[in-house]
Amino acid sequence: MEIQLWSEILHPYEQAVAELVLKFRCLRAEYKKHGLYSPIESVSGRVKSISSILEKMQRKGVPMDQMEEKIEDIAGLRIICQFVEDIEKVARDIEAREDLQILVRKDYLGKQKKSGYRSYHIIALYKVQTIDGSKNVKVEIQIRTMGMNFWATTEHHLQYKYKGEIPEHISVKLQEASDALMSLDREMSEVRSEIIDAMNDYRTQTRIVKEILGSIENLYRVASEREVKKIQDEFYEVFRQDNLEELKRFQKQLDIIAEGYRAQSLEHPILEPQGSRP
Ligand code: 0O2
Repeated sequence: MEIQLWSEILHPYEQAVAELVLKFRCLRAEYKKHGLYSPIESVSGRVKSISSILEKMQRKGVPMDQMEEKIEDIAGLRIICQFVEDIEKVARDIEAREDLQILVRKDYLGKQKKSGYRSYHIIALYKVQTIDGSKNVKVEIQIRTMGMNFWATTEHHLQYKYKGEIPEHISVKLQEASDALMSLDREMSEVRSEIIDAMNDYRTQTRIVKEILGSIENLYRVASEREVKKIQDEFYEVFRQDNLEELKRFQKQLDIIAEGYRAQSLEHPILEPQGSRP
């Protein structure tokens, strides 16, 4: 294998990472758009550097012609979740996808690695379309909580610093930190439903406020300025109460007022001057 071919070899992996990052970000956006809690907190991806691929091949004794078969994380995706329970949901969603063919699952959640590493990995095949036709590439998807990611990132830096030979006393500290993060994840799980409810309420409030202000803006076109100002002041008063139910009630009343004006305008339509439309 000539060194100048690396960019050709890696191109489909770069494409796979770019496409999948976008797809998972769109999935997250779709949850949000529907006002739902997203089990995906953030998504990132990377193509393994050439030196890291070479180092792994050396470490595992992989010959050059078996690189794409044996090195399973050339294309890597990382999905970060808020809660451990979300990892399971994301994994199930991934398994149900038609654009990914699952090859291997590695569960380092219940059974953490000796280092203290915790994460859920899925190795899958993903088809990319290139100018030379389609190609199936292996992708490693790591799914973990923010806590697990914090630990893995820190430990990875230390591995780099100590060239894989982390001193015993630091390893012990890392193990303890991993246990502490595991119990933190467990404790956060206990308040998960409360947090999700609070997030959903916040999102609902944001949406209702936006809709109310849109309705008030529309009323400016049909109602008297004095009346609209009165409604606006009432809205600010309700908003100050910081009560979602009151906000919902106010929106319903406003809908009735707006409906009244709509009915009126149908009875007495304002005729557009001739030639005013294209
Ligand atoms: P990088 O620099 O992140 O790319 P296996 O043959 O299954 O034992 P393999 O193929 O390395 O070994 O799979 P494994 O163990 O599932 O590891 C895949 C990736 O998971 C690693 O890639 C790391 O990203 C991450 N990982 C696994 N173990 C640890 C760990 O103890 N600490 C940290 N921080 N990350 C870990 P690379 O190529 O090792 O590294």
